[in-house]
Amino acid sequence: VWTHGVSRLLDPSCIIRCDEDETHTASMYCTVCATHLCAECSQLTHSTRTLAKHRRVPLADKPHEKMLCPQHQVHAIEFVCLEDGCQPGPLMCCVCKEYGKHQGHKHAVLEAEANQIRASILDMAHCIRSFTEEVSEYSRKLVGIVQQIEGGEQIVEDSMGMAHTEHVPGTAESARSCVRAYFADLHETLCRQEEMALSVVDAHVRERLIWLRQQQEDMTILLSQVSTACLHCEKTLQQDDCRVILAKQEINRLLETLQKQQQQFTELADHIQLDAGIPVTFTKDNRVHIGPKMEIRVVTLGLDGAGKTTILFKLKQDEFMQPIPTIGFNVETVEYKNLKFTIWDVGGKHKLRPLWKHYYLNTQAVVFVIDSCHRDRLMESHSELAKLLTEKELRDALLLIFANKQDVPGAVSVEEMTELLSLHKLCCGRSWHIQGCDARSGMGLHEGLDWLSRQLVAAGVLDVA
Ligand code: G3D
Ligand code: MG
Repeated sequence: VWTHGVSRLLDPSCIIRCDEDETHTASMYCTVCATHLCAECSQLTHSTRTLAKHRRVPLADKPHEKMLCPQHQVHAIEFVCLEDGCQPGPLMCCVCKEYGKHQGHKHAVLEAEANQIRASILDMAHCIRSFTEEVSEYSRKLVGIVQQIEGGEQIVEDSMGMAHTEHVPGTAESARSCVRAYFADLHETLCRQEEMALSVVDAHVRERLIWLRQQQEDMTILLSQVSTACLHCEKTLQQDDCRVILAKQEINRLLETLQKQQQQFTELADHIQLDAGIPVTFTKDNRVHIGPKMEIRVVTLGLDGAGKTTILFKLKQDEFMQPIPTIGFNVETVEYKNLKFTIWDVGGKHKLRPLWKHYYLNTQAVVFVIDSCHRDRLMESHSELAKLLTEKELRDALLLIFANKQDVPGAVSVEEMTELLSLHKLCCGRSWHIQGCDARSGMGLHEGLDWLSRQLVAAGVLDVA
């Protein structure tokens, strides 16, 4: 409606009917008869000698009717007053201008002033047209966006050239599918993790039952041995003196064996708590652990000489041993609080690095050790770390970076290391932590393990304090 209105405003050939015949469209104006005429009717009605002299002009050049002055009825309005005070009634004839209320006022010629106003209306109409086009374009886009979100039926041609409607999914549907796929994947992962966790429990139960049944058998054998000995003693008691004397050695041997078995049994009973409980705990990555210690598999990587083996020895023995360059790997179990870390320390020499990937499977955390006093090898560390982080098997692994050798004067600080290796960018989207340490004194090592513990243990499941 708007655009239509604006077009009419801008269209100079807005239809005017012929005064002689309503069905005709006027194209000219007779300035004498003051009629609108089509070419045909103009010819017909102005064919006499007198009428033929009437001046007829194209409609566009039709002179405007002159309005008469309300005060001086015989005079046409010819001027416009430009004084501020006269704006509510600015029209004037020559009498108003020379002698009347507009005497001495600034003024302009009516036609020129009107043409100026017409020109500015046309300008404005152009602006309105482009504005309405913009609004319409925006509205069309809104409709398109709504359609794209909602999706719907679309006419398509098949291979035979037959048109039929087909449902085209909208972005809303795509987003829903995406969510469904994500949760289906999650569900699948959870099912797999549940299976694994159950198999851990089953294996534990199986081993425990085997052990208990073995114990049951041992006890039955023990009981029968004891009762045989008792029977033998009883029999000897009832025999004559000579036989009792002769049986003395055997009886002594029997009693000795019994005492030994009793002692062994007492020792065993002291060590073993008969408890049917199966305490189950979980890590944040949904692994199940049975018993008071939670086992965690960690792999320690880094360039050669970074201090991996020193860290492992320090954690293990809490004493400094002179490490020798690691060929292959060292593996140690380090118990810390309620956690039992199985730490694989893999050699970091250049030619050993391709072997690292064999240790990734089932690894819950990577400890990456960097020599903080070896500035010129930082970029090499960075590129090895970057490679490591692209490994699929380490996708969910936690990353603990030890900025080692902080005791050496001039060592790169944790903050500088973070900056130099662009760790925020490199480790984006993963649980990571950088810890300054000195493997020789052990400073910082437990803080690192504490961080790992906090990340691994599902909230409230296991007290790691
Ligand atoms: P790697 O297992 O990563 O290859 P190592 O590294 O543990 O074998 O350590 C390499 C060298 O660095 C060893 O020195 C070791 O004593 C030293 N080192 C390890 N950690 C530290 C630390 O925190 N501070 C200092 N000052 N030295 C450390 P050598 O001389 O035996 O090669
Ligand atoms: Mg080593």
